[in-house]
Amino acid sequence: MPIDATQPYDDENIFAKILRGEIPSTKVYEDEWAYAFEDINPQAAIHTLVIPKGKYVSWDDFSTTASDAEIAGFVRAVGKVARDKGLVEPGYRLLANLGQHGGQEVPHLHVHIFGGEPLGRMIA
Ligand code: DGP
Repeated sequence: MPIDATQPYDDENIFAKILRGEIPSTKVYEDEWAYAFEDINPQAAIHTLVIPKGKYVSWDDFSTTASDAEIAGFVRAVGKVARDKGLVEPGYRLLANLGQHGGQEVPHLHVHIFGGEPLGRMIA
């Protein structure tokens, strides 16, 4: 069920539990600002999720309330994960679903990285 992206942050959401190490995940990368892991239900040959370490429900929440340092750190981490996976050439796709119409299921901001094969015009 898609979430209401205006809801308050829920410390018991599944990605909060992954960040705290309470639920296992296949870790790809971690730094001060971000944690990256493989999607449990991959929609492409490579499907990795990158989440900020801070408590942000959505892209809207993050882009309006995170500090410049958090935003820069997170954006750089997304780029690094894709680069380290060798995706810059031949290319990849980023996606952040938001709220009901965006089909966001988990109420902790996450950016999907899709790649490893030619992608169709739309993927979600
Ligand atoms: P979204 O629709 O943008 O909220 O996508 C949520 C994604 O999170 C979806 O592609 C599946 C993935 N996901 C959900 N639960 C888990 C989990 O427990 N572990 C991992 N690795 N991925 C999960």
